[in-house]
Amino acid sequence: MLDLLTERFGNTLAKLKGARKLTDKVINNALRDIRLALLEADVDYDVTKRFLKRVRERALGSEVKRGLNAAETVITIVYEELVNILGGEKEDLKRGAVLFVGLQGTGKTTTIGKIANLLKKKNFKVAVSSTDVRRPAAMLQLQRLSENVGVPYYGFEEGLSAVEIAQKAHARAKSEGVDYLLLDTAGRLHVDEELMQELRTIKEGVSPSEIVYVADAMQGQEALNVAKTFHEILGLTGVVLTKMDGDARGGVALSVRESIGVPVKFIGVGEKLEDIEPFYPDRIAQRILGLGDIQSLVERAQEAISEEDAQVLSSKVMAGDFDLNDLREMLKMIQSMGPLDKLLAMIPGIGPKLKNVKVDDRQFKKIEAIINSMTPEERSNPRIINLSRKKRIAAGSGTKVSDVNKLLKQYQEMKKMMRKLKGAAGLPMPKFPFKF
Ligand SMILES: Nc1nc2c(ncn2[C@@H]2O[C@H](COP(=O)(O)OP(=O)(O)OP(=O)(O)O)[C@@H](O)[C@H]2O)c(=O)[nH]1
Ligand SMILES: [Mg+2]
Repeated sequence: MLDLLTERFGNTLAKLKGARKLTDKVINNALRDIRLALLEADVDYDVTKRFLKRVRERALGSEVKRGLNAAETVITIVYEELVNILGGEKEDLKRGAVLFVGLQGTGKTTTIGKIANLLKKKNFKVAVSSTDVRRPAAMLQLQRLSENVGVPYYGFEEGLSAVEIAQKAHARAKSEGVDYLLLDTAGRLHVDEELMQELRTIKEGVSPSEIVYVADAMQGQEALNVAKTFHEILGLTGVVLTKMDGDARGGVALSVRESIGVPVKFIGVGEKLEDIEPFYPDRIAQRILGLGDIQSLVERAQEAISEEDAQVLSSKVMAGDFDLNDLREMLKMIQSMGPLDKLLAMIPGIGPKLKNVKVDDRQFKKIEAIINSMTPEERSNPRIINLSRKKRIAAGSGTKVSDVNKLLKQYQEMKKMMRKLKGAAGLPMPKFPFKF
């Protein structure tokens, strides 16, 4: 996601590093590179033009700030303008009936499942319903998703029209005190009058708090054109960009707000329920500039790991009695935060370099298997593990003695490092020193 931009911006900024003054030449060269990067990433032409104009005006008018070199000054301006075109502040979904619209197969139903899941985790009362009357399979898909998430699916007798379903669902949501009613609609291959009419009547029938357009990011500029048509007819209040995981360019994400004036509210980054992120313009800008996304990382950690668990673990580390049981716990915590490459990509300086590195989550499983094959005594006192025990552990975990040795060595190194860190004030969580 956005890899291309991150790489190109990285190169541009690296070239700027040597410059001591912000001369016209320096600025022009940088802007030319940025222009190419944006167009290559499929950012809308007019959006690119306006963006560059603003950066140029600000860069020409600015002195290199005290404490900042020329490169940093340009980064600051580019960063602020990126946040601007991405939409400034993050916007939440308004409570009420939220209507999801868009072309066929863009990810409407999947997105409803993901958003229901997010909202439920935040303790909102959520219900879902489908107005896709022509395809029973589509309704079933949403019903299954709602069961996975654990929110009610409002189904009604056969023979109702789309708008009748929407109205009944709306009435039921009101009577049950639901915060968010997520309404699915039928997709079409193309914008057609019948679909638009159906959506218009649903809109009139339930006065939705939001009309969210679901766009497939991989469709590039075409997705934007269709979005414009939907916006003219229905008045969209938000956009969800799906399949950002498959789109390395990200041009649509940068163009939506500026070209249609509707904010992106979420991005879909995979097929699973958890694969969705609220769209934070500042964090996306930071990622594009290779500055990492520490806030998102911290939030993921907070969601996955209870404060208590983290405290118990870090106090053990501080006390120096960190054993293999604790290591296993730590691995579990890290795994529960999601796939490792997605996590690493959020760390400043690592994301852009990660492009060709395949991070293998199976390594975690291997380490866990080795630890699981040990006796409780071995886990709390790894020093007793001699060669015959190693052979038993390797056989039990389907690994080799050399794997067991490697793990024990890494554990010792980790412990050594922690001993060094011991006493360092305010040590939060131990760093994970394994190299894969
Ligand atoms: N990789 C990836 N796949 C996604 C994402 N969102 C949805 N999909 C996949 O896209 C396909 C279509 O998703 P649906 O949710 O059924 O799309 P829809 O818009 O409801 O389709 P219709 O109801 O037929 O119009 C499914 O295979 C999803 O798993 C995403 O963010 N990333
Ligand atoms: Mg669907």
